Amino acid sequence: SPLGFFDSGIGGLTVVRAAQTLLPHEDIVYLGDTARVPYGSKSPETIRQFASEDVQWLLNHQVKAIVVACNTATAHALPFLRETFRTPIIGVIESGVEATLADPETDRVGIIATRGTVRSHAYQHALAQRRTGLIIHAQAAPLLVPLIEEDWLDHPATQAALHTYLDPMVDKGIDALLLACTHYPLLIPTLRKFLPPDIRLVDSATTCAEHLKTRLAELNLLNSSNERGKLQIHLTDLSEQFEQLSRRFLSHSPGKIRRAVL
Ligand code: DGN
Repeated sequence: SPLGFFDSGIGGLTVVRAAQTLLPHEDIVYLGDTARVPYGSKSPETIRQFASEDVQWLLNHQVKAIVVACNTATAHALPFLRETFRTPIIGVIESGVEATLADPETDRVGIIATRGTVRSHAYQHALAQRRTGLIIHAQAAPLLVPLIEEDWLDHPATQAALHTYLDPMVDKGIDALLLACTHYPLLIPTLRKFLPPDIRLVDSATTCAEHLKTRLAELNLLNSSNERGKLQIHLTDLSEQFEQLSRRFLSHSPGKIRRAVL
């Protein structure tokens, strides 16, 4: 049976892309709730309700495990989802935090994310729990998602936004910058040029895919077939724009995208 991934929109496809590289034989069903995107600006209660509906839809598609491929939904809904459903559910936060702290020299961490993720304090709590004395700078960067969707990766407007969001924490000094939003992997080449070279970038998409592989092996859920896994994308709102974005976020053809009714 397939793995289920969900996100508030198409951003979670960066997690799918990373998972396809590490787990090429797994079938994947992806649900993007494009009719109700963004989750980043909604209340915790609403995010939990939407996330449960997304999980229920995936369970109706007989998935063996679920990846919450959205930082905002992980931040607000993961504990609730784990209490409510019995299928293994993996989020993006734990693995991002562990990868950030994998370097014992890291004691100043910057985080950028949506407003919802920053306000939840989920990353800040998880980091502080694992290492005492950490200095954490968390910055909501709500303009980055639309700039990335516009493909304005090297545009002066993006540079201006990065200066406003990042200069204060860079001036104070950070060892690592945690990219705590599904869209940000597309911005990595821009960020590498923008940031001092000694700042390590941690992207929650790749680290989540690595964690997923480990968890599936532990749970004995890895697909033993040698065939290439299939990807099925379902969106709650279908538009030409979402099809184009899906291609960019996946960096290959998304195949036929279907409409999902929750
Ligand atoms: N997928 C969301 C996240 O990782 O927080 C960002 C996209 C959004 O809410 N517009």
